[in-house]
Amino acid sequence: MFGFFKKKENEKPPEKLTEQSDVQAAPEIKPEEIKQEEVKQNFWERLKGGLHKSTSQLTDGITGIFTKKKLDDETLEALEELLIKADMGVATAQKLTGQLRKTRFGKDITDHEIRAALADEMTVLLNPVAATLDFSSHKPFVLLMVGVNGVGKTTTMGKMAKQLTQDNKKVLMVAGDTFRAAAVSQLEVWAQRAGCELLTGAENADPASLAYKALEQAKQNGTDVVMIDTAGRLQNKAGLMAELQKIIRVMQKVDESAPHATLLVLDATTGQNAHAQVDVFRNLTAVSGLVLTKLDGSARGGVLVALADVFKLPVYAIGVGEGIDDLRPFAADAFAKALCGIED
Ligand SMILES: Nc1nc2c(ncn2[C@@H]2O[C@H](COP(=O)(O)OP(=O)(O)OP(=O)(O)O)[C@@H](O)[C@H]2O)c(=O)[nH]1
Ligand SMILES: [Mg+2]
Repeated sequence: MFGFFKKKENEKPPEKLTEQSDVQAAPEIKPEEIKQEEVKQNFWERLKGGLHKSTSQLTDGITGIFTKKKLDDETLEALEELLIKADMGVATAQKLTGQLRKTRFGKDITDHEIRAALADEMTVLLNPVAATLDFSSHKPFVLLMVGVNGVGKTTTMGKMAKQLTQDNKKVLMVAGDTFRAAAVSQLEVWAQRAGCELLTGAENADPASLAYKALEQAKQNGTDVVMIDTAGRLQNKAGLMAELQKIIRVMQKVDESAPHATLLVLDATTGQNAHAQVDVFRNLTAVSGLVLTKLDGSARGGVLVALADVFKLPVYAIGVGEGIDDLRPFAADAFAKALCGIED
């Protein structure tokens, strides 16, 4: 289980590896002195804050439309337009308004009621994709992070690693983006924060052989989770595909069931462009689920509803900030309510 909300009282310091010179054991770090309840609350406050722009666009729009009391063709059409503007895409917007038409057409309805009904309909679309990763299904569990440049792959990996080490899982992060020195040093920082091991290669080393080495080592060391970061250059699809496929092929020499999850990281602020990224990556490799990051920024949160409806891929986590605790499992109901400005 991905124990995002669990916090252990006594965190184990990371084990130190000394044999391989390129394996860096992180120094002991102190548990943060933040009560978990506060963290949880801050997370939802930040999500609501982040979704504020999407929310107010929707709620103000709905208030503008519902000057009349009855739900008629004209208001439904205006509502559909509003949902499309809020990044939900034509098909999903039509589905949502279609449901409202079925249940409320011609009835007296307030703008709050329409927002509550919309949140309910969105929850129906979102519920099937709200999922958690079961890291205990394999040992070591091999997780591959993919996505275009700058979406938050490395950051997400660092946050997940931290939460797993808090759950007393032994984690090995692999700096599979060997092409940028900065990518390696960024992971070094995250490994320290997370209190986990990190495997790096020489600059421009073959990511596939690094992944191979990581799996062998993980088997020997009793590692629970191996997380492999990858480079996200998309300008050369063929190259990226070849690289990902090679990483997978080579890893399967050690464990033919690996990777056990391939997470596609998407930046929520890119809106509809996220659809194109899902399309591209699904053709490159077997994507098992999504992580949506940057829902705290100028979030175009509606895109998550459309992605859920169109691709039906599990959403394993959402990110609402750059901090280590800013990643949580995706909760359909809470998200839909936040987006529609409905207080719990
Ligand atoms: N506000 C906010 N920023 C985030 C979030 N997730 C990641 N970031 C920031 O986005 C930037 C890019 O994140 P990275 O993790 O480096 O992205 P990446 O996908 O690894 O990028 P490349 O390695 O260049 O492909 C960093 O400045 C992160 O701090 C989030 O949920 N919210
Ligand atoms: Mg990166």
